[in-house]
Amino acid sequence: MIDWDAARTRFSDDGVVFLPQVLDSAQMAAALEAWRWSLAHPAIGGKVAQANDSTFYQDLYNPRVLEGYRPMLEASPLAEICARLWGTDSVWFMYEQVFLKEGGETRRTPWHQDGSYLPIGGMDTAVAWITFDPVSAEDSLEFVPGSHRGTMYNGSSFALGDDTAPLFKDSEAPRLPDIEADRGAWEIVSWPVTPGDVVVFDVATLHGGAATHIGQRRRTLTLRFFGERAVYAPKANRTSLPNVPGMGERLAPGDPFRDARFLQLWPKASA
Ligand SMILES: O=C(O)CCC(=O)C(=O)O
Repeated sequence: MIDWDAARTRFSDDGVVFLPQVLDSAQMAAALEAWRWSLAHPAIGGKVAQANDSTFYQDLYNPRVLEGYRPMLEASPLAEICARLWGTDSVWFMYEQVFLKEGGETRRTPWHQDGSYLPIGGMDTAVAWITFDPVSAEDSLEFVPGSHRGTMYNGSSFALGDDTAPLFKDSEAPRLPDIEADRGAWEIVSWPVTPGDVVVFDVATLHGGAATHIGQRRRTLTLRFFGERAVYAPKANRTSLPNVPGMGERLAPGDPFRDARFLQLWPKASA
């Protein structure tokens, strides 16, 4: 049983919370179907640069995502979980991301904040990290607790050999710190994750890690949500979401982050 008051406090204070066994086997099967739909219908998908011939594939921002995801999202407890963590009543689905790592020693996912890449700020954002293959704490996604209340850094370009290389050249956002070079100076948390567990984090929380090794495969789905207190916050080169173009023509910085194209999942529509 999850103590939701404690989980809400943890999410608010740390910007990340581990929720054991909140998805049952049917919900995990539906999530895996959605993950497979993404692999069969790539949007902007591609391989992240690797030092060897292992695979680190990702895809995201599919404008047709609801064709493959809608029933799963509507049946999933994740929207209600977001509402509980935020302590608010409304939850919208923002976009999906799939990862596949296999075929040898894959590179770590460089430390970054999802918010650097997104025109969103304020409160009530959530990334639900779901893995279909168990991972140990050492090979899990890692987080710097409390970092969601600190600096919003430039994005990582995921350049090989330079994890902190800035993605946005015209941005005034500072370069990411080299956390890997000085891990002892940072508080870092991670959890062993088995299928059914979900790690939920704020889009501003620094996270990275989750390599895979020879003989391992990791299939991961991240689902991103926002709520009432999220605001439009354009970043350099990112005035809209690729799957919802033109937001910057309607919204001014600080406006509520809204667009009719986002599916509202909570409160549940009455039948
Ligand atoms: O699963 C991974 O390796 C990376 C996940 C991640 O960075 C994200 O979902 O934002």
